[in-house]
Amino acid sequence: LNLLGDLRLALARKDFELYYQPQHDMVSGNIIGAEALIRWNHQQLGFITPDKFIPLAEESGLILPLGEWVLETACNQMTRWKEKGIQLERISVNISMAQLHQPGLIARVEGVLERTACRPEWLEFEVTESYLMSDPVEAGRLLAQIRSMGIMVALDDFGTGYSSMSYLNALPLDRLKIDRSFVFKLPDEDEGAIVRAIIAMCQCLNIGIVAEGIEKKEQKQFMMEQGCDLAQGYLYSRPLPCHEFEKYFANLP
Ligand code: G
Ligand code: G
Ligand code: MN
Ligand code: NA
Repeated sequence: LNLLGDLRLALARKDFELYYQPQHDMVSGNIIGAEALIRWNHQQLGFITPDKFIPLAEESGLILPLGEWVLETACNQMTRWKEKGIQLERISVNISMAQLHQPGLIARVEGVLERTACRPEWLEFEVTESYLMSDPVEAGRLLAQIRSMGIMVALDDFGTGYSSMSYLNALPLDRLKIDRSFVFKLPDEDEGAIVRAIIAMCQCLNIGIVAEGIEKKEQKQFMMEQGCDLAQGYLYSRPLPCHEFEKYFANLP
């Protein structure tokens, strides 16, 4: 098995698909956004999840063309949804560090927006904590540029890396996604205290909060009581292929 060779081939053949996981407003229950999550439909192995090939794509540099395909596909999808009258505020796309540091990033993103007729305010970039902390000053500069285009910026997997509170304040962030490893243990008292503190801090800094990995009613209840804004997780829905996402959207009360 030569996964890297296969990945190169798959890129040329576009053997990928984006799944979309709904993000719900915790109070109204409405779907506010969707996170785009890539799947590789491998010719022999079937669907492969990103944790098995994103690291390989990052090591090999293939993440740049792959990331651009993801961005363009997500933007295209968003424009189509808007045309269909689907009331989705925005689509969230995971961005790797190498993409963020790619020369000419802003021009590339502008090119994608133009080609897909997607508006910047329909888009959110998710960047993980560990990426940012390797070079917070440069990352902050790049994210500020992204944000000045009108694209929202979310800090993904919060709590799993080594971010310091002072960086959190200095980074230009719209939202913070509390990692599902915290949400998973709720309403355990110790975990609850940490989550409460994270939310209180975000409220002071005027940063929105997204809870990831909500699987149980008690977790949802806890997050809602703490004033968390948005939620994502299997309790609501798994990541869905485009047509199933549309069905889910249409069937919400
Ligand atoms: O559904 P899940 O198995 O999709 O995703 C696993 C991990 O892969 C997540 O941490 C997610 O951030 C990452 N991931 C999913 N899609 C993409 C993508 O398009 N680009 C990048 N860089 N990471 C992604
Ligand atoms: O980018 P990020 O690391 O946040 O990617 C989201 C990942 O979390 C994806 O792999 C997605 O399939 C997964 N996921 C989404 N909701 C849930 C959930 O409720 N429980 C678990 N265990 N995983 C989830
Ligand atoms: Mn994410
Ligand atoms: Na995450």
